[in-house]
Amino acid sequence: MTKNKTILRALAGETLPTPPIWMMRQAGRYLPEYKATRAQAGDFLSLCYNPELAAEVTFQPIRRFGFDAAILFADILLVPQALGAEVWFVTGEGPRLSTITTQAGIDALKPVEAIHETLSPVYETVKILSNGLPAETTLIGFAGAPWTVATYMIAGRGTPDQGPAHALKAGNRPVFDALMERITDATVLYLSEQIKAGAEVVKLFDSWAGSLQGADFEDYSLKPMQRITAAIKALHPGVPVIAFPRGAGEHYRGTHDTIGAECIAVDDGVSAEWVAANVQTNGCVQGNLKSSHMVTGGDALVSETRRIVDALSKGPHIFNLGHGITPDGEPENVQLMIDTVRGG
Ligand code: 1CP
Repeated sequence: MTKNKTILRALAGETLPTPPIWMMRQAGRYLPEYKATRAQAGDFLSLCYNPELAAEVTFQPIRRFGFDAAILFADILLVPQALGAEVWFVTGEGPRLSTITTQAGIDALKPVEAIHETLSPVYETVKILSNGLPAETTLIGFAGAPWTVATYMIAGRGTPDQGPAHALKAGNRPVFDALMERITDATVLYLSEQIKAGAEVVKLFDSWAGSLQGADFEDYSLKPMQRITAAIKALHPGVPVIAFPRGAGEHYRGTHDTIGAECIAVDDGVSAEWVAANVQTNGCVQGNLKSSHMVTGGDALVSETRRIVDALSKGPHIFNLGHGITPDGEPENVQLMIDTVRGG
């Protein structure tokens, strides 16, 4: 199996002549076919919980571009919902959740074993994908890392500086720790079910890791991801883990080992040359191209893509963006990126 799947080979530590490629948010609003299916589903959460349609939008970028990996279509905020938080999306604004800042709020959450009642449609989506993807395409499952999920559960929305979560961490550590623990345990169960349903790799998104300073970065980004990774590896030996402590800067150094992940995804705040010298030395790396190139395209896209491919050509590398493609990204520019990676 691994032999035909370039993503699994890179994750196993192989340096390939051409890096395999996929793209964060490859199923999304920059694609007209995604918008059509989303309209059919009604709203975003209905799409996430409709296995046929969620599988359909996962397949769309594979059909259009032939990416080497498909990522399950779902959202990191399904776990809070499965734990009993209210979650809804305001069009044009983003997610909203009921907030948790007290012990009573923790007590009102469901036990972690109950998450499957809500999340079982997601496992169905994974099964459809596992049966329907081309033989060479790797299926990636995912979840939010505990800190990032907690920032939404505490603030009730996305926040520029994660202020409410930092305030709870400083003001009521037992409640903050209890919430982190509940999310961590739920995430292990969730990812384990995704793997049982057919996910071949799992990725942890710590999108807001960059606002954790000093020891907090270790305690609340790295350690929870390490705990989840160790638990997944105990349950499912051989399933590779990709960790994305976004915004870690120079603290990306050493994260393969502290987390225990096969691959570290990097954002665009560090240079590919720095990543080669300081992160790729410990294992596979993924990411780095600025998402804005998917909007602007042209020579700059081509030269930056080549620069990243060259800089990371001496070790295991999966080509990707430094963060998700935005709704104003152009499919033509995605194709140009792929052609540049594959065609030199
Ligand atoms: O309107 C729409 O159609 C919704 C846009 C959208 C999409 C396409 C949201 C809402 N989520 C998703 C899918 C999604 N989210 C995937 C699917 C697979 C793929 O990559 O193709 C994944 C992996 C995520 C993960 C996710 N959701 C993260 C982590 C990655 C990141 O972007 O940093 C985060 C932070 C979320 C929360 C979320 N969900 C949606 C939005 C707009 C947001 C960000 C909210 C904010 O601004 O804070």
